[in-house]
Order: sequence, then structure tokens, then C-alpha cells
Amino acid sequence: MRRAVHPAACRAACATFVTLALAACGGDDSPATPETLATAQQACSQLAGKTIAGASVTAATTVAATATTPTFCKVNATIPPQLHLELRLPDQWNSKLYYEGGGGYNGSIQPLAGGNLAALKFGYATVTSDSGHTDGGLSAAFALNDALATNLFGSLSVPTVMSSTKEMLVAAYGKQPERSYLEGCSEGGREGMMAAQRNPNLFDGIVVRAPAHNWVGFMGHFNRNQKAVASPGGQLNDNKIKLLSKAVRDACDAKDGIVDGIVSNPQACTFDATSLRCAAGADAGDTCLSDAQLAVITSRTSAASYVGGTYKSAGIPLNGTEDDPAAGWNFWVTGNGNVRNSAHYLFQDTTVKNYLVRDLARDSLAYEWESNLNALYSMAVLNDATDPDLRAFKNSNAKLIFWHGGDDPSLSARDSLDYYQAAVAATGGQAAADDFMRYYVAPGVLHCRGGPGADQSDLLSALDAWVTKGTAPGTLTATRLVNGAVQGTRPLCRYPQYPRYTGPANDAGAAAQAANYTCTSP
Ligand SMILES: [Ca+2]
Repeated sequence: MRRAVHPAACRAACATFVTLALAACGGDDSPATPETLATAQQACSQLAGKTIAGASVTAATTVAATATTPTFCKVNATIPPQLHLELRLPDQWNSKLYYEGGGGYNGSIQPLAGGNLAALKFGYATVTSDSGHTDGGLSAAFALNDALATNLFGSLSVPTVMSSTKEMLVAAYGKQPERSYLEGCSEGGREGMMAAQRNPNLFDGIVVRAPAHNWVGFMGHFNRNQKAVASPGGQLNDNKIKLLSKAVRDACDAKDGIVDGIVSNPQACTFDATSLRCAAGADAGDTCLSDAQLAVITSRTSAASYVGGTYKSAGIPLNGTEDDPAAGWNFWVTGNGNVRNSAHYLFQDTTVKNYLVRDLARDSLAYEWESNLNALYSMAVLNDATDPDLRAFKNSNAKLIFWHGGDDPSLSARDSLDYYQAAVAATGGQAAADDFMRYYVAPGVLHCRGGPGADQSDLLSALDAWVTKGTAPGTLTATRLVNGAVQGTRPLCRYPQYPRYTGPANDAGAAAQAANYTCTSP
């Protein structure tokens, strides 16, 4: 068992001499040199087999560098009974911690990729968890009868993992992180918002991408939309989805100065889907949409509101990328012709069965969303991160960057905008909000990534510059990668601006360069 050393005393000692501090903190072998922090291998040796701040280290392995990944110490630990985390410790720690949020209903450790890999390469220690249960990300089975897992998923896993992680860093490197950031998309974005609202001192900065913060409203909207798809004649086949997407692009693509398959100025897009209505409303083939199919579009694009507006979903606009083969409507909405294979069906289905009716035999498409208000209240208390009052977060000098793909077919960018605007109002107005919060939309980008738009932006570095140097982010840069190769760049504009093409006409090379776009107000 480790000697008990008061963490504050430990930190004070560590501030002076890393080597001495490692001994004082209970590390009893492999001290680092006085001038430098521990290597990955040394960090591993400090953690192997130990239990630190409630986290039992089950494995600590030095992973050699590859062509795409740096050398790091991979630490797996369990906070009993069932919260699993993975800490990745670089060879040359930059003294900062990066927490990567989860996805869907969590249930697994995020792989070394994307944002957390980029952070590790920058020298961050990174951490990710399964949030307290083991399962696929489309399953809420944990919520049926595991109250601990349900609370961990809802709001407690992030602060719990952070408590242990900070002390593990003390054991590994001799000090706590100087800065801690969280970045996450979708469910991970919700985790970031939850932390900003309920644990405003936990992070120095948070990057929230395409967040699932209004769990009750969003799931209710999915339920309504998928009922419309399941209604007689409601399905849309590939040709009809292509018909719809092309009509949106024909109407709206050029309104940003360039026909490039991206509707970058959606506020100028006034496309009306009823222009595609089949004569008399009955299905007359692939060149038109029936009334039942138009009802799917109306359900998705219009707002949903439950319990007198307590729970909301803003409506998911048409963008001209509904026909994206990988992550468009076939994935989220139609399920390639079987609504019960669609991602939105699966999310609301596992939610209804495990949270709301607690009956795995119920047909979620026969469930009336407001039939059990207590069930909605309970789920909202657990999972909703909709409180717009971020004054405590602001007053802790923390910074928040919101980002949303403009063409997200799963969670609407309008919902992020609604929250952002509510937070501006609740936190002292625009000037006060500008001191700590930004909102960006990436046109042509689907849910978290993908689509024809530029979906890669290094928001972590923008956040870090804001936190450590006071450099507030303005226009940023977005990159489009195809198979790892840069295909083009765009400015990432602060809302409400959008990137308007101002370069030469009919010049593909110019169109791929951010310098040929100007962030413009609609
Ligand atoms: Ca365009």
C-alpha cells in the first residue's frame, strides 16, 4: 500500500525538485533526472501495479514509436467496480492534460487516433474512458438496472476520471498538469458541456464539437422522425435522396460565390422541398416525392418541443449532402431501406427500452414521447447539459470553443447555435461572452467529420493559445483530407460569418486555397 502523502504537500515539493518529489510522492524507484520530466518508460515504471487515487493500474506498457505515432506509455486502469480509463503518457510531456470525450452511449476506450493522437504528438498526456460500462456505442443496456453506470455516463465519469488522472500524473511525472483541456464530439461534446456547467473549475478550456447536449429533446425528435420514415410510403430510396440533395444544391450551392457542392451560406438558402411534390401527392416514381416522404422532411427540418418547451430540438435543415454515401441519410435516416437499421432509430430505440419504459420487448416506434413525463425528467436530470448559465465557468478564466459541422444530419448545428445564443444572454451579453466563448460552423461537414467540407481544424492549439497566451481565436483554418493527403483548405469563420469565395472563376487550384475565401456576414 502506498504511503499517505497529502497531495498539496506533494505538489509543493514537486514544484522545486522533480526527483525529490517523486520520492516524496511515493514513487520508490526509477526517478527522473532533476532537469527533465520522466520519459515514457520511466512514467510506466512509476505507475505499474499501483493503485493511485482510487485507480488500479492493470497495465503500464511502453509503446514504441511508429511512422505515425510517437513513443508513449500506455496505462490502463480501473476505478472500481467498472470505470476503465486509458492514460497515454508521452516521452516529452508538455505538462498539460488532454481529455478526450466519448461517443454515442460510450462503453469503450477511444482508440489512439484523431484529436487524441494529435494531442499526444504535441506532448500532451491524454486520457479517455469507457465512462463506466462496457458495450457498443449504440447500446444503453447499462441504464436498465445499473444506477452507478447510469450516473457515470450522465455526468460523473469525467470528474471521477480527472481526479484519478491528476494524481497518476503526479506519480508518473512528479507534478499535476499545468493545464487541463477536454475535447469531444457528439456525446463527447455533451460531456464537455456537462463539465462546463456542473464542474466549472475542472478544465482550463473545452472544445465542444457537435454536442448531444439536449438528450431528451434530441431522442424525442429522432423518435418522431423515424416514425415518419416507418409510416406507409415514408421511405426514401437512393434515387429520391439524390433527387432531394441535387435540388438543394441547385438552389443554394452558388449563394456563397462558388459551385462546389457545399452550401456555405445556408441563411440565403430558401429551398422548399414541396417543389419536388409528386402530382396529387401519391408516389409517382423517382422524379418526385410523395406526401409521406415530404412528411419525413418536415419532421426533420421543423423543431420538436416537449413538455411545454422544456426539452427541445431545433430542426435539422436540408444542406445538399443528404446523399453522402458514407454518413448521409442512408446511415442516419433511412437505414438503406430498413428504418430499423438506421442510426437514429437505433439510438432512440435503445433509449426508449432502457431509460423510458424499461422493457426490452416494447416497440419504440409505438412509444408516445410524452406518455411518461417522470421518465423524461429522470433522463434529463441524468443526461441533459442545457443550462446556459456559464458564469462560474467564465469566472474561473476557462475558455470554450464550440464547433459544429454545417451539414450535420444527426445533430443540428442550429441546436448548438441556440445554446450558444442562450449562453451569451445568460452570461452577460456578447462582449462578456467574447471573453471566453466562440462558435464556429464548418460548412459541408457531416456529423463530427466527413462530407465535402473541410472537417479538420486544430481547435486544441487555438484553445491553448487562448488559455496560455490570451490570444483569442478569430478566423481559423480548416483542412480537407482525403486518405491523409491535404486536398484543400478553407477559413473556419466565426458565426455568423461564412466563407465566401472571392478568387478567380473556374480555377480549381484557387478554389482549394483558404486565401481565396473571405469570412462574410450573410
Ligand atoms: Ca458553394
